Amino acid sequence: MTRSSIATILLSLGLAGAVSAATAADANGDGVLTIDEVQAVMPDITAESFNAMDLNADGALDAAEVQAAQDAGLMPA
Ligand SMILES: [Ca+2]
Ligand SMILES: [Ca+2]
Repeated sequence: MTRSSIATILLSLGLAGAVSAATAADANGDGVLTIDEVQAVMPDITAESFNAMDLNADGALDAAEVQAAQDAGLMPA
């Protein structure tokens, strides 16, 4: 793999991030992310880290919780 193709991949990852991994993760479009939806696109996120992001412990991440998680570096923006 060449240096320039790596740069292209990094750039496209950055653009995908701008669209928001969290928005893309919301498979059923209900505006909140369950652990299944999160792990489908971010397999590295464990139940433990999901629970840490689920500030009100309702089993789903709303927009504010996703934003907080991204600000804390727990979830890719
Ligand atoms: Ca959802
Ligand atoms: Ca929640």
